[in-house]
Amino acid sequence: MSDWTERDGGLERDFAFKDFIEAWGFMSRVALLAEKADHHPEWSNVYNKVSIRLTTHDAGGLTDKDRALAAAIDALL
Ligand code: H2B
Repeated sequence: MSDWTERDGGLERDFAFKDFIEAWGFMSRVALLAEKADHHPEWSNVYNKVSIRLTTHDAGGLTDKDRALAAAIDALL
């Protein structure tokens, strides 16, 4: 979990890709993981950069669902 920063009840990580298409492809893969887990990221994208924050809204903070999604996202890279 070292590449993720725990902050304000969530896990945060910034990603940088070669270009927009690579970033978008990554986001598409994350979207499929999120939908499968019924656990969805807060995120933003600017060209080749993607910023993700994982927090469990239902619980009002960080849970194992966030840790599991973070690990699944890491496994995509
Ligand atoms: N995603 C996140 N990050 N936190 C939640 O609490 C959450 C979610 N709840 N995705 C899910 C959807 C819930 O709204 C549905 C009804 O299962």
